[in-house]
Amino acid sequence: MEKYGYRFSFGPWNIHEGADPFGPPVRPSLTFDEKLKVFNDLGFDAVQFHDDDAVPDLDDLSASEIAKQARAMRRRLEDHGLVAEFVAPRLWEHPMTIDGAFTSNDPKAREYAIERSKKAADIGRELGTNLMVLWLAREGTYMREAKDAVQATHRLLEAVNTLLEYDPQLRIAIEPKPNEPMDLAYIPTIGHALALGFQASDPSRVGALVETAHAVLAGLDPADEMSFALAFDKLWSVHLNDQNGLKFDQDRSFGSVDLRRAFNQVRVLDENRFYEKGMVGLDVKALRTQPAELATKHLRNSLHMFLRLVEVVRSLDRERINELIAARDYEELDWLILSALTGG
Ligand code: 3MF
Ligand code: MG
Repeated sequence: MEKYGYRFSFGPWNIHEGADPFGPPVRPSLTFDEKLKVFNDLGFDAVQFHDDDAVPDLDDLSASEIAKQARAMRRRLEDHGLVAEFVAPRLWEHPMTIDGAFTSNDPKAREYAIERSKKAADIGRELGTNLMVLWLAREGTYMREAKDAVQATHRLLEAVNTLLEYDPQLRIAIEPKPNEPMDLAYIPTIGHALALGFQASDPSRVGALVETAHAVLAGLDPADEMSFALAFDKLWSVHLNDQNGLKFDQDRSFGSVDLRRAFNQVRVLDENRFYEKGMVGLDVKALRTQPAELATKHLRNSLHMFLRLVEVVRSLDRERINELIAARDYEELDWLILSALTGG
């Protein structure tokens, strides 16, 4: 498979049992080793980790036990010819994070969030990656008057600074999302993420991860969100998927809802040589209707869709496009793109 210099990753949570808020699992769990085989079979290069994907039950373990288990995980990756792309602290499941992690009103909860994130940094170091993704899942409110948004912003900045100081090699990519699980999140867009990063104690070590569905949920265009970060060399990873309108976060296969929107994401990534900068991460879920033995096709489809769109992007007649832009004939440009997308 020609990958045009791109490397691809996904997280073990993207092979899942199909539970949703209204119904139980519909597929058996795969073991971690079975999942690693899927990475190999489908041609992926790297694994994205939540801290406890790498070291289960880390809250109950000593620092040395965490390091030992993380090293064992690294060997398992190596056995499969894989590397870790990033580690993300899972700050949304523990009872301490019910009302937020870094922005909780409870100082003990805030302390827990910092300690947990330091452990995630330790795990990343052992796995051989200095990239931490911060999806700030519960940093926001269900009840707007329940927290002070100015103070919350300062608390987020303080948390980022504490982690940068804790590990001088660490790079933090903030993954914004406007809602879900919170009603309203504090860092809903790339603009918010980068503003926070530029205020940090070492701005060179704070960047961003753009997820397609999260941008759509914020009413924004994912390709433009990526471009904004690319303009400042701050796009350190992506979570490609798709999203059908303003509803729950669907994590549909890349390009399956809006092909042109997918094309434009690939276009800005390819035009800005993203293959030299970061990995193409997928954050896609199999439809609940997929039987167990067919529940990895969303990953296959997304990767292949990306590669097909790279081919479309690279096949475009640049000279013709520039002529059309100069002539301000955007309808003809529209037709040129639609023709390319329909094989014409
Ligand atoms: C939620 C997400 C998350 C993050 C992941 C890594 C479960 O909408 O997208 O996936 O991507 O936690 O940061
Ligand atoms: Mg994501």
